[in-house]
Amino acid sequence: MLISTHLNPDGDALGSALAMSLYLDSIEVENEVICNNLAPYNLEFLPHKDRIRLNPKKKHELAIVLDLDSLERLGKTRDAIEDCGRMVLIDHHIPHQEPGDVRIVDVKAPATALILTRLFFALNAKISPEMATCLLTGIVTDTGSFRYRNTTPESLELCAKLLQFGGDLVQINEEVYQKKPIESVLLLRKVLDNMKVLCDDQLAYSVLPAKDFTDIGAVEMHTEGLVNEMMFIRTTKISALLREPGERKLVRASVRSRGDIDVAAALREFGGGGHKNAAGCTFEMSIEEAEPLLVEALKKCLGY
Ligand SMILES: [Mn+2]
Repeated sequence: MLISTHLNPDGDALGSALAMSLYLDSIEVENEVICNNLAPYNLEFLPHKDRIRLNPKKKHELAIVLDLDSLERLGKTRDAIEDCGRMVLIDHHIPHQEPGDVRIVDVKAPATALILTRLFFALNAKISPEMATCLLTGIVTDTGSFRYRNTTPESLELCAKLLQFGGDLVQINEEVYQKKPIESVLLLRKVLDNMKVLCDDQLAYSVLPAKDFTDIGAVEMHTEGLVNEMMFIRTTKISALLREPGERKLVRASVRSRGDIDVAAALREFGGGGHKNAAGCTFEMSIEEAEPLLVEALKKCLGY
C-alpha cells in the first residue's frame, strides 16, 4: 500500500502517515510513505521519519491518502497515487473535491490523527509507543496543544489513552514549539524592530525585506509562526507579516485575526486564501509597494 499526504506537511499530515505505516507493519502489510516534501525541522523527531520518501520504490495497488481535501495538494506524489488505481481517503477538512473510492471523513474531528486513533482502537490494533507519539503529534499540533476550540472531550480522552500507550507529550511540545533554529529567533528580533501598530493598537504588522534574510542567512522556512508573535499584544485583532524571502518582487503575506474578523475574505482581492482567522497571499511587486495595499485592506477589515 502507498501512503501519502498533503504537500508542506504539518504534524497531523506526517504523524498520521507514519502511524498508518506502523499500523500496516504490525499487521504485516507491505507499505511505503511518500510526500511532496520531507519532514520540516520541527517534525524531524517523529519516530521513523526516514520512511518518508519523495518517490515510491515500486508500484502499489492501493493508496491511502491522509489529511487531504483536494488532489492538487498531493503535489508531485499525485501521479504515483493515481497510478494505484484505488484510493482510501481519511480526512477532517470540509471537502472541496471528493477524491477517493473509500472516504472516511469527519469534519468535526480536530485532526486526521484522531480519526485514525478511533479506527486503531476499534480494530484492537497494537499501539506501540512510536505509533502513539505519531498520533499524539497530529492531535497536539492541530489543536494548538489543546488550546483551540476544536479540542473536544473525546480528543482529550483518546490522547489520555495514547499517553498510556507510551506517547511522549513532553517531547512533542518541546520539539515542535521550543526548538527553533537561531535564524528564526534572529528574524523575530527584526520582526519586532520593524513592527508598526495602527488602528488604536488593533492592527500590528511587520515587514522583512530581502536584506534581513541575507544578513541573517535565513530562508522562508524560518518565518514559520512569526506572525503569531504580534497577536500576543492584548489589543491586537489582526496581525500581519510581509516578507521578501527570495528574489526581489516576490512578497509573501501571512495574516492572523481574532474572533469573527475574516482575514481570508480580506485577502481575496489579492488572490489569497486560507481560513477565517489565518490566511495568506502573494504579491508580485516590491515589498514597499505591497505594504500600503495590504495595510489598506486590513484597516478596511477593522472598519477604519
Ligand atoms: Mn489536519
